[in-house]
Amino acid sequence: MGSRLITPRTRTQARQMRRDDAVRRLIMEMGQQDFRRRHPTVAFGPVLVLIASYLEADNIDDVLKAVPTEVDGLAVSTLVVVDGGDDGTEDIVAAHGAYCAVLPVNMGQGVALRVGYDLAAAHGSKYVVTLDADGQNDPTEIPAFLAPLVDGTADFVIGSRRLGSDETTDKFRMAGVVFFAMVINALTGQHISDTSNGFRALRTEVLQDVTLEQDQYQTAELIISAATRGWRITDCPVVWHPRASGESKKGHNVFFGLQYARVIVRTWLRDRR
Ligand SMILES: Nc1nc2c(ncn2[C@@H]2O[C@H](COP(=O)(O)OP(=O)(O)OP(=O)(O)O)[C@@H](O)[C@H]2O)c(=O)[nH]1
Ligand SMILES: [Mg+2]
Repeated sequence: MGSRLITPRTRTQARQMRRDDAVRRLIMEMGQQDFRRRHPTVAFGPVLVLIASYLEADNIDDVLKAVPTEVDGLAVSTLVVVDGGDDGTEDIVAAHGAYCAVLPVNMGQGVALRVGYDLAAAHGSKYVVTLDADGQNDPTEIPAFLAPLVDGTADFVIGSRRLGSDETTDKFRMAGVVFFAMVINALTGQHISDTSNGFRALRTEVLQDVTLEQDQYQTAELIISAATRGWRITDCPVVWHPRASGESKKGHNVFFGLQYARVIVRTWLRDRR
């Protein structure tokens, strides 16, 4: 893992950051321990579908039902990292026979995904597919994501609602998707049409190579880091559905946009070196 995203300006800030790091590491280790307790023996397939889930008990059942068990002869395993919350998501996951790791408190989607990335690498999955637990992504589209990885033409495939279709009605969010893709492409020299999309597939080695420090708004960091490390990134058209139920936990559009912009700037300043 490379240099930090934020350089502390004062001693108090440095102490706070060390404390946050220690807490983050501890919670992630507790997630790993929870996984080992639930699954003393593990046999991940070459494809691991990884879902970070925070208070999605009403949505996750339908998502899990739609995940294929095999793609092109490759066995698919599913891992849900339950990011805190007390809505019993883990029981729904267990009823599906999927793998599960529970974090004791809510840490953010980025932290939950990193627990899953580490487990994918530790248990030998070759490809990792991430998608949301809220029903916005259609797991039956997974084969199209894996094709460029399996045939060796890409290392990282990102879903695109712009190349596919967007069934939501939020024009402001769509304008943000277009704007931020333009900014990230200008900074990295890529041609990615939907850089805010969390539906994606990667070789596990990409995940082991990049620097990931974001707790919550993690899509831009992953793309910028993978691009600056020279991994081949491509798009995959998807249908973008409205959330099945509940509300986005990422905050309203303006807040979301500001946080997203902050991550782009900081990651770029860190990784261009
Ligand atoms: N927001 C949020 N999501 C989390 C967290 N931990 C895990 N997740 C999961 O991350 C996925 C994305 O979260 P959403 O709140 O839907 O955010 P999003 O899809 O990026 O943004 P929207 O388009 O507004 O829905 C969902 O599966 C969440 O359950 C967390 O702390 N906050
Ligand atoms: Mg969502």
